[in-house]
Amino acid sequence: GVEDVTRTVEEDGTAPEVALVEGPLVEGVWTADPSGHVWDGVLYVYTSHDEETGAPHDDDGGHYDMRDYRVIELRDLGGPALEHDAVLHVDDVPWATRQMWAPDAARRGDTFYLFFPAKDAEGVFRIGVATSGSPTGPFVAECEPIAGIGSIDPAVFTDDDGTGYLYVGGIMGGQLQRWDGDTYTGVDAYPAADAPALGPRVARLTDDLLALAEPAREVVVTDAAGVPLTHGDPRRFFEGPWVSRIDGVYHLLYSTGAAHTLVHATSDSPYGPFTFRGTVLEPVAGWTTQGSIVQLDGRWYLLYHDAQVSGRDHLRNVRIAPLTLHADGRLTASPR
Ligand code: FUB
Repeated sequence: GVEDVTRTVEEDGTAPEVALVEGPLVEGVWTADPSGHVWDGVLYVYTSHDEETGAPHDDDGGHYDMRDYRVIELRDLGGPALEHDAVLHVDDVPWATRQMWAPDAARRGDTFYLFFPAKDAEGVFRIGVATSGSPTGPFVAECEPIAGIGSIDPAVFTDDDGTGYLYVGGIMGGQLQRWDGDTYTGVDAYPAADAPALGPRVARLTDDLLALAEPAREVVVTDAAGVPLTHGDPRRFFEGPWVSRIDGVYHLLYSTGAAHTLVHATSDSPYGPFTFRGTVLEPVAGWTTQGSIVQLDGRWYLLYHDAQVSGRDHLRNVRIAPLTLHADGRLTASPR
């Protein structure tokens, strides 16, 4: 609730001291792209499962060659964290062939939904959905990907009125530049450096969360003056959209790609436009940065990953850090 938010901020604006798991949430398995949800007082973190499969490195991220998902369960933020495997494997998704990238989850009653991107037989990134009676799976995938939308990094935001919105997108290897509305063109259509950047896509979901309830639209991120950020601007959207509503304000969290920052922008609507606010997480070890925001016991946290332990971009660990909500609405994480 709103009253809880203020309790996350000390007089001097720093995040309060809390007992959090030190270092990676789990070890012995590479995890990345964390999407956190608190259900029945338990924090569930839906993650990619990084592996060294021998897939060659390329500019489209071919070496991010993940085959299944993991769920990390935290009943106490001080630990221990439980890691659940056998959540969903690419071999059990009829339309998917490879690259199970950043997932998210949602809940409606006793049904839990896993949203995920993967490449189909034509090498096109599509968005799938799978369901389970348990937050930790196993999840059973729908036979076809969600129609009318593609690219990567699905994130489902449920607003206070219960409406679910699906956000997706990632440029370059995430193929967002190849989508024209609901059509995959196969053509890399990047804007000029001084033209408005490509934005993530958003669409309201049907009540059963299995389909779009409306055509997807593009989300615009502007500067403080209301001018859309340009494709050449290092602050522009790259991948990993995530939306949280904090103190009545919609916050869009995303990765800037080559600038290696996790940043946020704010709006009074889940559709935007969003106004760029600043950096939430400075660059971490590894090329990618990705995250999500959760609230637990009145405090806000950032879940993120880095490649500090492995020293290799595609073998990552999920971590948690306290978030500070500043009086001016900016968010900053304090990795420990
Ligand atoms: O983990 C594979 C991809 O790298 C994700 O989908 C992106 O967000 C980036 O973390």
